[in-house]
Amino acid sequence: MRLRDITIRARVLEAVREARITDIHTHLFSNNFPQLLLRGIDDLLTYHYLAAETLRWGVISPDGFWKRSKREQADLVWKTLFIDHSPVSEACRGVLTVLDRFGLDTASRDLNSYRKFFDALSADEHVDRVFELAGVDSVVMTNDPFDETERYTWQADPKIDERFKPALRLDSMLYEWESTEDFMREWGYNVSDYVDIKTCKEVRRFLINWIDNMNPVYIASSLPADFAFPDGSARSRLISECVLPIAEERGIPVALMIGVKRQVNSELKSAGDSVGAASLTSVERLCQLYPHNKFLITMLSRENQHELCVLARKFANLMIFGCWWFLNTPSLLEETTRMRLDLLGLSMIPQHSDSRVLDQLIYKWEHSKAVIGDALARQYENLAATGWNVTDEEIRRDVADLFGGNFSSFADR
Ligand code: FIX
Ligand code: ZN
Repeated sequence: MRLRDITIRARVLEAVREARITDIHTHLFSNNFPQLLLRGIDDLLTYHYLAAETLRWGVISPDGFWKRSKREQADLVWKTLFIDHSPVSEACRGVLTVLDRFGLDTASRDLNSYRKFFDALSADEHVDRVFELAGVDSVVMTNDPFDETERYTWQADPKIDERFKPALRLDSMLYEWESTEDFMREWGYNVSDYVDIKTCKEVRRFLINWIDNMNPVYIASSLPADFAFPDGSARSRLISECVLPIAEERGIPVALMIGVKRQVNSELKSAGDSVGAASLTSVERLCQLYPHNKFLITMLSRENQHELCVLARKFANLMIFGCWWFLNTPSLLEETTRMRLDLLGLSMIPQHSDSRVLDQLIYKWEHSKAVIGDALARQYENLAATGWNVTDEEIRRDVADLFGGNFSSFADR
């Protein structure tokens, strides 16, 4: 079927709206980890994005804010960002999108009525409703083997809800080898301060055990803006001697999230991280030196996006994913997605949600889909203008790849 130009935009927007999603990076947990599953209005309002926005108004010191209970923090965020000022930021609008999609009356501004609604939902019911409203089939979690609460669940060998896929996150090890090696020794791995040959062998054994236990869809780490590889550091040796060989042997991609500056304002705690432009040379080297490894790469700074796209044109083992964190705003998502479509066509993963609170899946995906749909519609309109026959079937095939297929083909999962 050939679509007339006039209908192309509508068809693309519809295909994107209806696309089922594989969300390849979140901080969500299934109900197998009950203490870690964040959900409902108080968790939405105390999201660290909104804590940062609240503290900017100077109505309370960071220390005073963190000393309050979660409910008191939520009250203050609501008053400061939604009542005393209009909630125009992306993170504020997101809360309202969620309330609206659940059928709650945002015009009432009645926080306690929203609390009543969420309190009445059981965790299982809540997960089902959010996945349905967001059009999400599965999400990838962020699983840290050094986190006590998580370890407890993993060791109990649970049957994890299949909609929640594990990812083995190694930040603790790659950022603070000195503190993690003590834990590893306690758990029976014969490792030492200096990452020598014997220690690498033990770290590989640790990774294999966790991969067997968790069955992760990828191994991941965030990395600082000054990440350099190789640079002779413990991190560099752990990556080259342990992570990459095991990932290659098991056919598991390595996800690197580059460009964070942790704790530029430590008083803000979880809201205190920032961004820095990184050098792409390290990613280039990784792709050159390890052609049999698969790299999922996202970069935090806007300045890195163009170079990253160009690099992805050179290496099929590099898959760009998502507009991460401070890039996940409509304005930056639009320019980044349009550039990716121009430079890479459809061979990329345009977005992940990074949701920390279950309900965020609803707004993060709805807002992202609107922007991605619009960017995609322009590309098909331009194709049609050349006389190319743009069919409904092909639009739907391409959209399904962007929202899930590209990840499963690349990760082979
Ligand atoms: O390192 C990460 O995975 C980051 O996404 C988070 O740590 C960050 O706090 C976040 O929630 C960003 O959206
Ligand atoms: Zn994240």
